[in-house]
Amino acid sequence: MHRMEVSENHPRYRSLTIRERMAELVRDGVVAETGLIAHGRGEAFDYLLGERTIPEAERAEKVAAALMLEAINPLISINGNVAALAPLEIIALAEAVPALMEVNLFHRSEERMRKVCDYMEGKGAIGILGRSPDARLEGIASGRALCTRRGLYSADAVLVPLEDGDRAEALVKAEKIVMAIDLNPLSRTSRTATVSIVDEVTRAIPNIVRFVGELKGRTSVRKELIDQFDNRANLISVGRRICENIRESLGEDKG
Ligand code: PTJ
Repeated sequence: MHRMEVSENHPRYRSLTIRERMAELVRDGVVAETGLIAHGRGEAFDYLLGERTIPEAERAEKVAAALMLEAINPLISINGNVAALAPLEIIALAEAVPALMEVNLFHRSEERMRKVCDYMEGKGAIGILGRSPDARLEGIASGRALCTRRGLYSADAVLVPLEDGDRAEALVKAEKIVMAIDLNPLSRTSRTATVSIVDEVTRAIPNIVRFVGELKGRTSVRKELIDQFDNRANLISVGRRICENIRESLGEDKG
């Protein structure tokens, strides 16, 4: 397959090389074909955020770190896009908390499950769950309900980067704390989650790792952060910021 030549000086060098890598991983069967479409939607929202971590996202990332540290069985859910974009970041977070990692796919097949698990293990992940499901999540009809009893089924707090709305809802209904990373603040996942992190996954995860380090051994600070956080208010503030960014980019006065 022809590889595109992109100069490092190109203003969108990073974005273009990530796209190339995602396309390669579609060919390898790690990323779903529609994963590219999801990625494009994410890029569009990231553009509106200014391709940076906004203060609302940072606040949510800190609360997510606190919740993961407070949890009894914290877990990170991994799909094809997340494995492709942030494998090392995910492994670092799983080690820092510590938390379990489980592969859960929207476009599920035995072959893809194996490929995504193998891919993560090739990047150094140890103890990845998902290959041998032995439990089902209530409220989802398809194979997406399959999970492991030790992992997702028993988890009390789940970090779901790029999750689909049905599963996010099912996880909340199962009384789990759901921390979503989704660049779209309007998605059903963002509107359903306990904590909605509107940030790009490769920026969000290292931030959470940093906050985990800061919050270790500081139980009362963690509890205060969690108590004071209002997810709906934070999401409304994200929406306001996007509108402001658009107005500013187009040179309109704020007033
Ligand atoms: O690997 P699979 O089979 O589990 O499939 C994964 C995808 C992502 C294809 C599947 O979960 C899916 O279709 O997801 P959705 O419903 O399109 O939702 C993906 C959400 O993630 C969208 O709201 C995007 O805006 C958002 N998103 C895309 N890229 C990123 C992102 N959020 C954060 N960081 C990104 N890099």
